[in-house]
Amino acid sequence: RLQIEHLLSPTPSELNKLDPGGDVVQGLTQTPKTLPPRYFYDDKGSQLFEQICELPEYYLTRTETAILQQYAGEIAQMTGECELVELGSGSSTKTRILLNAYQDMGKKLRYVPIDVSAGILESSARELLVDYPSLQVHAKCSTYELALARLSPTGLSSRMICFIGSTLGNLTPEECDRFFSQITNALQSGEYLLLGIDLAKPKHLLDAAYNDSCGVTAAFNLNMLEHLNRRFDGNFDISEFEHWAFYNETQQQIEMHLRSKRSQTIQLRALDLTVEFSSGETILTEISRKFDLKTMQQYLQTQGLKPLQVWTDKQQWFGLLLCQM
Ligand code: AVJ
Repeated sequence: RLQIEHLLSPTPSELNKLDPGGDVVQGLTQTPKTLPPRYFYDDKGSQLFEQICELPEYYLTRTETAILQQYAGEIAQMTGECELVELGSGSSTKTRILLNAYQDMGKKLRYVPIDVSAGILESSARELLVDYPSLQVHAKCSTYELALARLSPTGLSSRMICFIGSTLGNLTPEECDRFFSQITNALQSGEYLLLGIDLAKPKHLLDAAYNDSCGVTAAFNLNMLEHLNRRFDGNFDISEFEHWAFYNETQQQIEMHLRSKRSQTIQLRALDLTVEFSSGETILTEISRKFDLKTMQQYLQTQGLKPLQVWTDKQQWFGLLLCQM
């Protein structure tokens, strides 16, 4: 019942095309410096993210969980039997709410979790198999792009791609357009997308959510450098960098950086890369955009996805949209 595909362990002939670390070289040689958020999620980073989800300041997970608990039955009613494909599945904790709803309706359960972190992907798949005796799991350790391009035919009556947790907020508007064209290429007409998005709200709430008092978000941010050290034989000293995150109200996005405490030179030997930092220079590691429900519905229409239903919480802090292609 369990199948795990490793699309990030390419054969030598695939290596060329994939260009591992090419995005790191590109990000660190441009001004201002950036790094792709997916490098947060090595096994340690995925654990730190799980801790973030429990923080009192980080309202996102709690709020989306409550919405799912309230409406999962309705979602399952609307889609009927379908294969669940999840982008960035992590611990699959929230997905269990959906699996329960489909199970309660007596529907066949098939789950395709996709995540770049092999550790959390495997351990959560194994736990799911124990708790859902009739569940089939076809896990893919992969980036979204690769996995979406390689989805095999479902065999079930329909398919729903789940992109919850507001990971969409990490994408720039240009990346969003490209992402949705990958989604609509992967879906057949009549199939579904379940999208979870964080909504715009007062700055003090957002600043607090990304600057928690326990320093877990800071550790999560800094861990990206340790991940790069291990993966690309680097020598970042994380005590020489600091976490810096704030809500940019004009852009409606959190901007999360790592700031160099002094001028320094680092190397990533596997990439043949030397990088100079001036004192105070930053690397943008993540944007986390905050959306407006109306605008998002209109945008999805332009991308070829029909919004069927929108759910939110009392405070309108988080939105869940079911769309159909
Ligand atoms: C997983 C992308 C939704 O943007 O809130 C949490 C990641 N970064 N704290 C977010 C994150 C800092 C998170 N997403």
